[in-house]
Amino acid sequence: MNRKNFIKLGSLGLSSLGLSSAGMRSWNNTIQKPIVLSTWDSGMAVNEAAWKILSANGKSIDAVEAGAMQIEDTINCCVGLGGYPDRDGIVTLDACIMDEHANCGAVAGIEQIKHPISVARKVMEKTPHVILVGNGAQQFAIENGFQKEPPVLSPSAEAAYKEWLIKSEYKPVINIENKKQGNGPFAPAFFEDGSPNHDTMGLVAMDMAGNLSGAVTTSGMAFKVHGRVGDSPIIGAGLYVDNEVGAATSSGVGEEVIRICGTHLVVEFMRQGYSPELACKKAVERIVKRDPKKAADIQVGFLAMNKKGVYGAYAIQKGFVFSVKSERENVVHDAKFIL
Ligand code: SD4
Repeated sequence: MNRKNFIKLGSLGLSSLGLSSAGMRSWNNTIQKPIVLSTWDSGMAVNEAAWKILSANGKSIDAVEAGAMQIEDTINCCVGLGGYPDRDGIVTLDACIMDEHANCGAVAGIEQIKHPISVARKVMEKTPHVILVGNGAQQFAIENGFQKEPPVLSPSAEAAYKEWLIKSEYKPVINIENKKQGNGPFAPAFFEDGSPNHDTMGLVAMDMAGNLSGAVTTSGMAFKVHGRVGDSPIIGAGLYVDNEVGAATSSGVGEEVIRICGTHLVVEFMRQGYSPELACKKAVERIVKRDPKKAADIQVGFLAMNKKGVYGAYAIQKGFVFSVKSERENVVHDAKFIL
């Protein structure tokens, strides 16, 4: 770090470096590992699935895949085939995965496949490519032993779609959690059985060997234009892992995350010496600065961890929460927010 940057960081104070935030307890020269972070409170169950692998000295890449599969299996969840459809009533799924060697794979707009995260992993391991889309992704999945599921909407998704059709308005609303309100791609905040509506699961993990991996899986923004791809399957937007520095994932309006290469930006800020929380904050600020008026109406949240297992998050609006599991913690934290 050069002197100018050192002074810049010094003037931010300890709290801005993350020492007074959620990840503080791990900042005492011991590396907190293994550890897994997931977006939203539904991340608690996701972390549990990942933890089974991490605590048995498994690899972080296996842990993040297992975590993503857990939520893809969950009925009445906006992730996976139970998720909300696009405006034509079709569920299209996006997913990506990345390991400590910057190996990565993704699928976008895949239909009728239960575990897009595992297809993404196959893309990573079995092809020289990074992203497969639509029919090609589905064909690749079937060739690799994945089953084609029937094209039916879950009861919750069908009800929400019918309600949406009445107005057919494509207008993202802030995904303020814990409020039973809203009428847009992120609404309703809850299903009728009380389970939360989080349509994207992003997770990052560090294993006992200190290696980082990440995964994201989503049905994308509800009632989107058919063919729309969000940030979630885009490496550097919805997920980025650099094993020398850290890893980050995002949730919220994907278009705004893509525009700033969001998670890559977060990791680069961490490389410059910023704490995970401050790195996330700086990325959020960039979105807000570009178009403050627009930012006031949308939500984007970033979640990141560095190589010490220090973690942090930041969002545009109140309401972004994330789940953490390590030997010391099994908790949901509220992310800080700008507006
Ligand atoms: C997308 N980023 O498709 C996703 C949506 C999301 O919580 O994160 N929702 O743009």
